Amino acid sequence: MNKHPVYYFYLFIETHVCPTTHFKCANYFCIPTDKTCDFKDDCGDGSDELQCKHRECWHGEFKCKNSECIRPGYLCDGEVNCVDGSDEENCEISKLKYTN
Ligand SMILES: [Ca+2]
Ligand SMILES: [Ca+2]
Repeated sequence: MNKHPVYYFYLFIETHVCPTTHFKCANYFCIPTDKTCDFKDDCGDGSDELQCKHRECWHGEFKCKNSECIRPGYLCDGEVNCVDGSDEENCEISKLKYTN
């Protein structure tokens, strides 16, 4: 996945308007407003997750790469809890380190 998409200049030439119930992605797509800030890339370019004010994680919570907060017990439990899977990512690295 491209972490630094270069779609911003499209905003200035795009004239399409989304319904008021929808969010306009930077890549022209319209998605339901309730799909924004749910940690999932619904636009396809991640723009529905860019302008979000996510809460700070509580003490002890694990902060996923996408700013999602999960309970500490969910970290490295073998199941993906962060939508982006980051709660299990570093575990794989750790396991590899230990087995080598
Ligand atoms: Ca989303
Ligand atoms: Ca997990």
